[in-house]
Amino acid sequence: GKKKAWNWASYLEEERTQAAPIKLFKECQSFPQSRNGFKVGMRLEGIDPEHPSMFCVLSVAEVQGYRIRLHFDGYSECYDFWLNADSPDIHPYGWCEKTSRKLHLPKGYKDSASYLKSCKAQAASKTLFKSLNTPITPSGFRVGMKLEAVDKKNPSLICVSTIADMVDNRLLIHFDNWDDGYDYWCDASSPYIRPVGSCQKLGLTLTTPPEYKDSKAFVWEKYLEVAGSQAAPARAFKLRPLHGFQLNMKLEAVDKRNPMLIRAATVVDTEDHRIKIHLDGWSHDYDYWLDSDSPDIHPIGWCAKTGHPLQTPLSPADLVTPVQG
Ligand code: MLY
Repeated sequence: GKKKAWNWASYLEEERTQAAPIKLFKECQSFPQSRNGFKVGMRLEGIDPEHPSMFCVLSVAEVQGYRIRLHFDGYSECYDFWLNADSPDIHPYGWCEKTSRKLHLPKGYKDSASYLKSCKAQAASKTLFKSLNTPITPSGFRVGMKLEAVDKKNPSLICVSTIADMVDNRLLIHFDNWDDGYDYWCDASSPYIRPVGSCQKLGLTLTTPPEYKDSKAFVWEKYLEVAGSQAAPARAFKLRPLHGFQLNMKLEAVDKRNPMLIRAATVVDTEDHRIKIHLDGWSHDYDYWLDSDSPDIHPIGWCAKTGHPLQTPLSPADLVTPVQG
């Protein structure tokens, strides 16, 4: 017989659970206020997700609802990645030059203007970027200031680190004397950063820069003096409140293993600042933790509203008679 198409309302009823309320989502996760104006082929500048300290020439390779797939000009498609159209990680073409940052151009090119000309491409219009419309709040943080930060790739480590760059309200955290592969961007409310001296105060181990064979010999005052740097002032740290996500709440989440897909998902565990996501219809082996402010989770209805396909869980009956979602 003919089956009704999958919809959130009846699914929530079937599963006897609730959608995560819209008020739990950050602006970057909620329903967008504007359309995605990016078009395939437009050039822009953005952060390399694998090397967050680097800005590269990117082109829009695909547009799907409010999301874009970005491609590194001159590199393999295997490095392509997806972002929301309002991502703070992207900037208009020419932004690096204007802000005196190094732009990584495709091999063989010396400046961004001649590259654009040579590929006869269009730069994405400045009006398409959220980053230019973000009000900047003075923060007390400055580039070069030192702090204690969690190494997100080795989350048990709290390490000696430096603010390596600042854009709008975001800080680039760099781990002293490590390569930039561990760097990440965060804001003043991040639970991953703390003022100098926090570990000592809390009785936690501070991971010192690799040249300190004896980490007990590390003293912040001395380190700052030798480095000629300042500690980020404690008042600049504004730890965000705990998120309100609860177990079994439903939402829409980017599939980490196949980021072009957004799936119906469930909160299956929570921590103060993270939630564990289960992709409905899949094995719990694929569950994963996300920061509660990740731009990759959305309220239910986000895909429908923004024109993005939603991967819905298939029931055994659906497998016999597939329905269009
Ligand atoms: N096992 C890893 C740990 C690296 C930690 C780097 N952090 C502190 C920035 C290694 O030794 O490579």
